[in-house]
Formats: sequence, structure tokens, C-alpha cells
Amino acid sequence: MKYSWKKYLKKDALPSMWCAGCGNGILLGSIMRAMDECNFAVANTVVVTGIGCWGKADDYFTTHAFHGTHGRAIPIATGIKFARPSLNVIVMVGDGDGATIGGNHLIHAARRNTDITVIMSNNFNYGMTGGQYSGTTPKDSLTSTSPYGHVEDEFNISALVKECGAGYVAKGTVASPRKLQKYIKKALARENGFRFIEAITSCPTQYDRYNKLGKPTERLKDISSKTVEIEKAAEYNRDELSSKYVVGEYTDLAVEGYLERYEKIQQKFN
Ligand SMILES: Cc1ncc(C[n+]2csc(CCOP(=O)(O)OP(=O)(O)O)c2C)c(N)n1
Ligand SMILES: [Mg+2]
Repeated sequence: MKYSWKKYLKKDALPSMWCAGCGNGILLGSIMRAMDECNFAVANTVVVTGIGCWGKADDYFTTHAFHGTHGRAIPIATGIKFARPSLNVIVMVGDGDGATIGGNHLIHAARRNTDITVIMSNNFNYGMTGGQYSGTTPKDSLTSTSPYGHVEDEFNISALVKECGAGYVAKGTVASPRKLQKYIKKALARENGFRFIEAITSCPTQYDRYNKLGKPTERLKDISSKTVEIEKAAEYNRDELSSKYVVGEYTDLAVEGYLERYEKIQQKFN
């Protein structure tokens, strides 16, 4: 019973393609444990991904999977959910995929309360393609395309998704995988509305190396030391928050999902 989450793990696909010390494996474990807690049937669940290191996540699930295109995982998942609403549809996107090239799809799915769960692995860069900066790369940090310090401000992507009207939004880190699991379980257990989980993760080969954040174990400690609970965020100013990870539940609202509203319209004509 303790290891019943392993039914979701495609063991033949191991070892994973992720670099040694990458936090994506920790996130994968939190997701599978949360799916197990929700008793998700393998045959009734679809994992949808885009392209990127985290976009390879679908390789490791025994569930149905759709490996989509970069930035377009959310519209693909929307089509799957609307075509067959009884499916559990879980979307896995990177910060480049979901917050940058596909940012428009993310905000509109949140606004519509499309009935899917999106789990973003935020490693603060385009990991797969050489460590370029993305929409979540913190100001002043170093990447392959900002070798002297990043000029732009970064998104707090969870805050943005909350403002778009999503029913459930939470941010956790791979340094606290049980908390992450708790948030993912809450998101998956909801039957409707848009649910968004942002998981801050490590990237030893690109972001962490450029920024001298230490070996993978040191980076996990570094992530913990930069974590601020959302209830305490008001104690910091904007500049201070740029180097912190504000974690917790950003919103937890009872909302009508898109499908529920659509059905109400249909009923008017029946
Ligand atoms: C339309 C399109 N643009 C660009 C690319 C190239 N590309 C592939 S993965 C990637 C970045 C992935 O970054 P992210 O989503 O953060 O995932 P990570 O690799 O960091 O997990 C890019 C730019 C692509 N495949 N398709
Ligand atoms: Mg990334």
C-alpha cells in the first residue's frame, strides 16, 4: 500500500533523461503520490506536456499521455478535457513553456476556469535549450543570454494566475516535497475550475551553475533559505521579494468551471 503510487511510474523508461541532481524527479514523486491519494485510475488519466526538460515528464507515466508542442500544452489539454470531461487531465509545463512562449494560453485558461490542473516546473530558465532566460528569471541573475545580469523583472507566475481568476493556485518547492504533494493533492481532488501549481525546482546544469548556487544538495538548502510563506510576504519590499520564493496557497476559491457554465447554456435549449 505504501508504494501503491508506483503503478503510475513507467519503470522501463528509467533512468530518466534529467541531469544528476535535477529537482524534476522530486516533483514527479510528489505528483504520483498525490495522484495515488486521489485514487486516480491509470486508464482515466491523461498527462499532457509541451517541450522542454519537464516536457519529458510524460515519458515516465503509465497513464495516457500527449506530448505536445512548446507553449501549446494547455490548448491541447483543453481540447482533450472538453471532448471527454470524465478524464483527469494534468498538464505539465516548464516556465519557458507555460509562462513565456505559452503565457497567453495560461492566462486565458485561468480566466475561463478551464477544468484542468497545470503543474509548472519553474527552474527559472530554458533548461533544455542551453539555459536562456525566461519570463520567470529573476532580475540580476545570470543565464546564458544574460551573462552580465538579467535586466528585466520576473513574473510571480502564481500571483498572475490568481489574478486571472483561477479557482486554486499554490506554490511550493522541491525542497519541501511533502508540502508540494499536499498542494497537488488539493488541486487534483477538485472536480472543476482551473488549478495551478508552481513548483520551484533546481537546475544544476544551467541556472544553478551560472548563479553559483552550489551542488544539488546545497541548492536545496538555498531554496529553503529563500522561501517565505505567503502570509509573511507583506514584511518584504518588492526588491527583497525578487530574491525570495513566496510559497503557500495563493487562492482557494469555490468557482464554476467552464464545463459547468457551458452545460447551463446547453440546458436552455433542451
Ligand atoms: C515553438 C518552439 N519554440 C522554441 C522551441 C525550442 N525549445 C524547446 S524546449 C525550450 C525551452 C524549454 O524551457 P522550459 O519550458 O522552461 O523547460 P525546461 O527545459 O527548463 O524544463 C525551447 C525554447 C520549440 N521546441 N518550439
Ligand atoms: Mg525551465
